[in-house]
Amino acid sequence: MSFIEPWQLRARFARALSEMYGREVPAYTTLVDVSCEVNEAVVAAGGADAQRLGSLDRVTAERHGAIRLGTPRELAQVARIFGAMGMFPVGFYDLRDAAPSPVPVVSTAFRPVEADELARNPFRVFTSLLAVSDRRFFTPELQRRLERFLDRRVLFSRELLALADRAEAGDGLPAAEADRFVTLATRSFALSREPIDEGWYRELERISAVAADIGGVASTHINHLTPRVLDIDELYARMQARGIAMIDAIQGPPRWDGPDVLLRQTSFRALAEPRAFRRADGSVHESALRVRFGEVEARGIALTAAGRALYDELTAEHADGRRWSERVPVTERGLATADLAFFEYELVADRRRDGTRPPADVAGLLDGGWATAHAIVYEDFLPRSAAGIFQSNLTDGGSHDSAEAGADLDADWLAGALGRELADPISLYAAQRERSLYAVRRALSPHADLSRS
Ligand code: OOG
Ligand code: NI
Repeated sequence: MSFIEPWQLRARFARALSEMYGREVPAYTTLVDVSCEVNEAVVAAGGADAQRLGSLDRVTAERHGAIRLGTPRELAQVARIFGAMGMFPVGFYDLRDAAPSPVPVVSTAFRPVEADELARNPFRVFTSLLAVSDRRFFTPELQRRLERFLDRRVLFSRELLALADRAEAGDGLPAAEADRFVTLATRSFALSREPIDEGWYRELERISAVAADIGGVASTHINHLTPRVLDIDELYARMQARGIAMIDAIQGPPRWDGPDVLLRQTSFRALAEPRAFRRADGSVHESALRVRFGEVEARGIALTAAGRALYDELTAEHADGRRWSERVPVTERGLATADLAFFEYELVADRRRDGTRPPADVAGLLDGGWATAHAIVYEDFLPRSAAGIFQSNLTDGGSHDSAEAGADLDADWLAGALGRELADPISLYAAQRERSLYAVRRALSPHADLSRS
């Protein structure tokens, strides 16, 4: 009998989720079709160079999902389910301070961490946890009622969690169990037809639509599934030409003359979906909620801490593409030698030995033809963009009291809630670069002392 490895579980889950979401939100299918058209056009025009940051196959299969949870217990459970698929929590995003309308969540992203795992299947899920203890949003009394409601609900069955644990411990599952695992995992994120308690939902909605979406219903659902495109400006134009209302802006870096960096995202507005509501008198009626939307993204090169600081500075001053070209090197080479972006280095194996000693620095290795640099793609998210994506789809900003003190929820707290280590994105990229540089230097100077500098 065949055995299904974690990356295969991940690929199957991503595919099953995509099929389910396409049935639930048909506009998503349009977005995927247009994304494929754009990717094929970009590759047809640009050839191999257009696939430098990801092959057409990888980019076409690539998605991220977004889910929203209510309690640390739910978060720890989902960590087991994703862990079974080789997806681990990376990064801490605090969206509570986002101006002008804060979102009462802290988030992480579950994703493969190894480059070869990402290459096999790059699925990731942006996962948010409601900050019920944050007094800027919730009074102690409302926190208690929220917790009571959330503690009672069951998002993930015992059977699913047991299969997840078995898969993580055994590095995969036999075929029949794998099928069952993927079915149960996918079903956990379907939009529920169960009637929603209208009074409770509306009470939370006055504070935050996201709080209502998380804490006002007895289930969770996939909020959006995001395809990746190689040219997001082109995609934006094509979607508008089809008459689909897009949000005003593309989030993230502007279009500019240099290589794509970090992440650019945009979305179409949330669609009204029929949902059942139960009134206090017990009667059930149909209404509609706009909580799920279609998002699309373009990924670029990962930035170092220095590059990220520069990005934040340029974002704060709303710099346009022209300004970017003044402040940021417009070539990959320039980004590498200024140490603003992450690259993997590879030995040029057939370089003629001419008696010169290989230099120690990256610029020298590149200039002398000893090594070549390959961009490391940004696999994570951006807090300001994430908040922008949340907000762009909220009809009103809700109400919060910024005079209250915020709850102390940081990366350590989230790691505790997860019951797992929370990886830091920059450290992962840095380790990947260091490993590659070490291998190049080792090959060039087999006898040198290469104690890490
Ligand atoms: C998550 C919003 C953030 C992204 O891609 O930055 C996000 C949500 O709406 O639940 O998905
Ligand atoms: Ni998203």
